[in-house]
Amino acid sequence: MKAVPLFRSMVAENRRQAEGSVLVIVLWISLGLVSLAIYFAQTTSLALKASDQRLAGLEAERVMEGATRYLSYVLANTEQHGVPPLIQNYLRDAVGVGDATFWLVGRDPQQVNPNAPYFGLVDESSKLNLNTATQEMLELLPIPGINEVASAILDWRDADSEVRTGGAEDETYLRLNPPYRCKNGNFETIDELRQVKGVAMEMLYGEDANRNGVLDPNENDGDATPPSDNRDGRLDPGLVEYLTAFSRESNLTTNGTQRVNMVGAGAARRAATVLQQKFGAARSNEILARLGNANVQSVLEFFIRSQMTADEFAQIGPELTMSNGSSQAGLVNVNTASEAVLACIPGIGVNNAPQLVSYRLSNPDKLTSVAWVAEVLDRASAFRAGPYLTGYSYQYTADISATGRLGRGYRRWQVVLDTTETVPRVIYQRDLSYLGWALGQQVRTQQQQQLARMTR
Ligand SMILES: [Ca+2]
Ligand SMILES: [Ca+2]
Ligand SMILES: [Ca+2]
Ligand SMILES: [Ca+2]
Repeated sequence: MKAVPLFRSMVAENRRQAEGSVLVIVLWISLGLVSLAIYFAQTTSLALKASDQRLAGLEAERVMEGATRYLSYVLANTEQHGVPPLIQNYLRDAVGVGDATFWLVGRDPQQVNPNAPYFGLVDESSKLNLNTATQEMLELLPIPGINEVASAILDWRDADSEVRTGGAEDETYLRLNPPYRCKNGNFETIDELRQVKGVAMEMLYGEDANRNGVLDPNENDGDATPPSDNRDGRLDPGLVEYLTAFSRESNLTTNGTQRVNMVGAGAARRAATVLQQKFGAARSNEILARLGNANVQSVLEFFIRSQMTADEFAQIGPELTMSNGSSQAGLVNVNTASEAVLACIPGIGVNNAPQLVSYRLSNPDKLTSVAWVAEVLDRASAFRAGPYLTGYSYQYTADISATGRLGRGYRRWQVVLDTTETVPRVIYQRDLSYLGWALGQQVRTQQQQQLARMTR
């Protein structure tokens, strides 16, 4: 029985040892758990961060889809079909949707601050159409080297295989590695110009590497960071800034009826009919007498010769056309085109373009048709310019940037909406996220400050 205490003590000793061991084990496990916990915490937060990014990216994409639908709605409900919505009548700058935000990167028609992005839709009819501009018009673009490529651009799109002076057809392109054929058809996008002989990347995109119309720091630091630039404090843009492949005007009126063609056989009879319908026999006869036998070449010329009032023209103008087809491509909207684009138009040129722009600035209420041009250009110049001009726009680029939660997951889509039909259609869409941040330093700083507040 004496053994019992010993046994007891042995048991107690063992127990103490065991307890000690357990403590060691617990300690070890605890430490291990802590380090494991730290390890897991790190990986989870990395995983969380990654999934945050992914989630934010998805949110940005959702909001861009939403923005596209919203803009379709805006364009379907403009005050006057074919007249661009006023900038103050739609959301375009840091529009919050749940945790996400979107912006529309546009172009400031007044170029107030070339170093900060301007937010809004881009009117495709404010640009020169790559498929209808003549060689002479293209050569007037303020792009170094344009004279050397203009004929190749025309050869690329014309149906024949005859080489213009300085141009290029199959024989040039088939010698390349890999070889390809000359398109001999219309450009579908501006980026297609990269395939045309002599059109280098610098000519196409200029210094504006991220295509936001703004001089970003890397676009004004010479060769320190791409792109190569001349460091002159000004953005020297490329061809993409001035050209479109999308501008097209339907020859149907908003009611779906055919517009009245003022050119060709029977034009005088058609003019008489529509004038009588609108203004009655007496006024119609006055107008017809002024038109006489003139072979009218444009809606603007019709307006000038007829000497009708601007109010009368507002009623009849949208129902007139100068072509037989179902649509007319490439007319330039004189109400929205930049000075550089206007300068390419015959009858306007570099001499008259600044006057048109300054007239627009002081008469914003008149910019719903081409009528006002008659107050700026002399008669002969207006007649020359008329066939290239319109007062309407039907295609718009929505250059949508978006971020998801906490300002993360930046995405950018370029979406082209066509409003020639009742319901606007997306006719082109591409992902521009790879070009990186397009919203300038100010928005970036705002986002960082916001993020710091939320994660504090
Ligand atoms: Ca050709
Ligand atoms: Ca830029
Ligand atoms: Ca640079
Ligand atoms: Ca520059």
